[in-house]
Amino acid sequence: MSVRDYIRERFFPQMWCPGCGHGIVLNSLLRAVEQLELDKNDMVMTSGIGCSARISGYVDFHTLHTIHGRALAFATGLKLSKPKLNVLVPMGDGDALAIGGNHFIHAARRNIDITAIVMNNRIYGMTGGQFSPLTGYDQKASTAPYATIDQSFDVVEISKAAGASFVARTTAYHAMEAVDLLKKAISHKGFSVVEILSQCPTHFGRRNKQGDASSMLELYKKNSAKLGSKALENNPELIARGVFVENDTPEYCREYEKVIQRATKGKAS
Ligand SMILES: Cc1ncc(C[n+]2csc(CCOP(=O)(O)OP(=O)(O)O)c2C)c(N)n1
Ligand code: SF4
Repeated sequence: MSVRDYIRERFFPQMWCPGCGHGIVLNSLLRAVEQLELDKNDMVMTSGIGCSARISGYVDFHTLHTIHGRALAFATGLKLSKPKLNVLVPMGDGDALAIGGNHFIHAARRNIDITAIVMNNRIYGMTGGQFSPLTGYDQKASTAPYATIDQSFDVVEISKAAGASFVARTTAYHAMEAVDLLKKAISHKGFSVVEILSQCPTHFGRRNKQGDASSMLELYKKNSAKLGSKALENNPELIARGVFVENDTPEYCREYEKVIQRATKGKAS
């Protein structure tokens, strides 16, 4: 299989703006799936609404384009009924942690074997640049022309606190690192979160004077460092990249199967 076998070529060219980071995330994800040699008939992608969520149109897996914020709820039902399938849930920061925040923390708490990919551009891209819970303090948005006063969530910290058993972060600049982290996340048995900082030049970059897509990518390079690196030790203000959590917590579908066994023990099927 090659990467081309995992895409729906009939839907290209894709709809993202020139320079949008979401295309880089799609590229990394396809390479991860290809390198793991996964059968596309065993792959499911559920997504909500947003520029990020449109990713499900381009992959030749089983796909469900659902409701804003509810992709993880659909994915949970799907995974419980077909636990052998590999379930991927790409979400924007709004989709995952504004309207979908409750589903996010509870999917993490249950530790259900789903790979959540948070494509964090710190803005509501699709609807015109409203601020999200990931925009952060003192940033411009269409709904904050005089700058935001809200503090932001840290995706890694909230995922850790909620119980995700695999948590990682990288950026669209580090596309090959993203391939590696996505491979680990997909292979992990439990709720995996990969946050990928993904530039929205149209709504975030332009308003916040970060320049074009390549300048935004340069900022990801300049402002981040690998976990355990000297650069991070010397400058803890940098955005840390790498694997933050990887543990072996009981997985929800396996636990559910045990409940079924206990409930049906001794009963004829
Ligand atoms: C229930 C509901 N509320 C609001 C919307 C409008 N809406 C569509 S996408 C979106 C936010 C998209 O932002 P994000 O999830 O961060 O993804 P991005 O477009 O930035 O990739 C909103 C508010 C909707 N479609 N459905
Ligand atoms: S509005 Fe932003 S997130 Fe949406 S496609 Fe354009 S650059 Fe990407």
